[in-house]
Amino acid sequence: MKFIDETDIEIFAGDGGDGAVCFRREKYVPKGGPNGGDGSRGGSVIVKADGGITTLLDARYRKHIRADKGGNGMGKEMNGRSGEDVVLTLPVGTIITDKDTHEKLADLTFHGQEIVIAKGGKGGLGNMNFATSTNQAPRKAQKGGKGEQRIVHLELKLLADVGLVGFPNAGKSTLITVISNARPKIADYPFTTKVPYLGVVKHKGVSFTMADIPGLIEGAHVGAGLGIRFLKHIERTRIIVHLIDVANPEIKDPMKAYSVIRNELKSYSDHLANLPEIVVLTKTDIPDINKKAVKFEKEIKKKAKDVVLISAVARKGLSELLDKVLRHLKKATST
Ligand SMILES: Nc1nc2c(ncn2[C@@H]2O[C@H](COP(=O)(O)OP(=O)(O)O)[C@@H](O)[C@H]2O)c(=O)[nH]1
Ligand SMILES: [Mg+2]
Repeated sequence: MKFIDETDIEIFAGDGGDGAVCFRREKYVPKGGPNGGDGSRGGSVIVKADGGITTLLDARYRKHIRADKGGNGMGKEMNGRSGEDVVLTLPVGTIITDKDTHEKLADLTFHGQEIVIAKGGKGGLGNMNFATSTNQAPRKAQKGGKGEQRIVHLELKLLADVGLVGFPNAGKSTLITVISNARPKIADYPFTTKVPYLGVVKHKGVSFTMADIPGLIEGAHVGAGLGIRFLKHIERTRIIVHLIDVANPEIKDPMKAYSVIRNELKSYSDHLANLPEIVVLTKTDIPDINKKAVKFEKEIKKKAKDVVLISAVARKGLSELLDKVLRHLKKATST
């Protein structure tokens, strides 16, 4: 899957149709009254959120979007036909701003949400509207209004309740695969997951979303590895789940590993650093890691309130983890 999270599109709403100047023509009526119909509104450009898409890839291919012009009014009091709207379907989490004024036009936060981002022009009135007692044969009609046009900047910041962070190989993708419908690539080499994934988790009758972003490494905030450009996809989460692989022989000091990731979060934003965090020690099915895990658990509990040991492969500790997540989500909604 190709992952695109920013793009620009030029959008043109349709102009309104012009009002008509026409007069009744009947055989025995020498001077027919005005009967020019109204022009109709031009089509608008509308964005619509779809929870089924998680990338701006489709939008990337559309450089311009143009809605129809409204129809002109005609004689016999006939109004023009309205210009058709154009609907651009985008992932939930897309923020749309005017590229020139930086005005925020829309923030798509739920499936099915629709917002007009360029309004079609109004239809002009036909001369049938302008007859008065002193002017029975007005030659006046209105032009249709201009449709709005602008360049919009689309930026996707995934909207998830829970964000997974941790070093490459910590077991993030395996966890999200076991507990949600997301299917990121998994392998025992770093940066297998190159793009963020979003999954829906169902636990005890509650559904929430979880984002798996590519692993962070030391110095990510200055560009190491894949950098921190994906952190924006967990910026809007309500909880951070921080995975640490205690089984990994390369991680001699899990406390240091923990601090490195915390520093990366902090250098991205205080907001990220201040989100509630659940620390998860992974891969506890691997033999002989118990001593290391127990020692680390003791130490980390001095720093983090919530610590859970899991094995995604052996399906252990998952329910306990999800219970904790639900508790935090409840807290986050009630405040
Ligand atoms: N034994 C064991 N291996 C695991 C577990 N979770 C993940 N792994 C392995 O660890 C490696 C890295 O996992 P992955 O989910 O891709 O890590 P990510 O880079 O954090 O997404 C893969 O080879 C997984 O099969 C676990 O619970 N137990
Ligand atoms: Mg991964």
